[in-house]
Amino acid sequence: MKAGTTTSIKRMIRTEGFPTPFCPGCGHGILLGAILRAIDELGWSMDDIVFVSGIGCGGWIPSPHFAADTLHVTHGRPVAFATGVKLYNPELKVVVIGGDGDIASIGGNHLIHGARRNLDMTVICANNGIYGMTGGQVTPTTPRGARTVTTPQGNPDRPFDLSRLVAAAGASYVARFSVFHIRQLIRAIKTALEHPGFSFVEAISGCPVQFGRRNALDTPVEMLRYFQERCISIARARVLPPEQLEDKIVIGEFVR
Ligand SMILES: Cc1ncc(C[n+]2csc(CCOP(=O)(O)OP(=O)(O)O)c2C)c(N)n1
Ligand SMILES: [Mg+2]
Repeated sequence: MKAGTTTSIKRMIRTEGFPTPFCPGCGHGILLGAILRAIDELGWSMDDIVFVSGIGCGGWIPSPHFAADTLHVTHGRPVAFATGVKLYNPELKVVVIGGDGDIASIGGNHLIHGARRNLDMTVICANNGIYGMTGGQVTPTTPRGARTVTTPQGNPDRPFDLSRLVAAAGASYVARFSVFHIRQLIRAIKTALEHPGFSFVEAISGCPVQFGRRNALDTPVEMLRYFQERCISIARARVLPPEQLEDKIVIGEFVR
């Protein structure tokens, strides 16, 4: 089968993982396809990769969907389990996939120390700015002012700029794209997978059900338009004054 086709990624999917646990319009589904297309385009075998995820909708991207070895572990701990996998068998490609809660909230300490130690693994964060699976609570990446079930008047806190945080902690490859920017996202995932050392891809994803409906972005299309309008490249952001950057999402490769 030709690499990079929908037909060829079907062999990478576990049919018993369907019907999918994702809600209609979930951005994590787009990210799921992007990860498989990246692996397919690299010509890698799923047998050479171990996927590790914690709890949350983001954690469901590899498990139950991927026809591969997957470890579905405790919430916030996938980087720690992934470290163990890599130590046991350094030949394996180890890929952590999880939500912003899993990776950057409860799992934030493992994330920054993994980056600091430049562990040889790829971490992909499905950042939808909310605890999707548990009903829509605020997370460390929820934009300021956004309404969630725990911030009904709008989030008063400044969010983490996750990619810059991980870059500052020492990761040797860091990129952020949204699920709207699908070709760039696939390219970044491919670069991350091939990169020796700690590589991090922040995939801005949409949760129309828990985030969108509370923030006037009820449909999947509105969520994608929101990413289209808000995202600007690192180069463009560099020449904008800080006040014009407040509601923007800067995308691109932060460390290469
Ligand atoms: C130790 C522990 N604390 C809290 C929970 C409850 N819990 C499960 S998933 C989750 C957050 C999910 O959000 P995120 O990781 O962003 O994934 P999403 O569903 O948004 O993709 C929480 C708080 C848990 N399972 N275990
Ligand atoms: Mg989330």
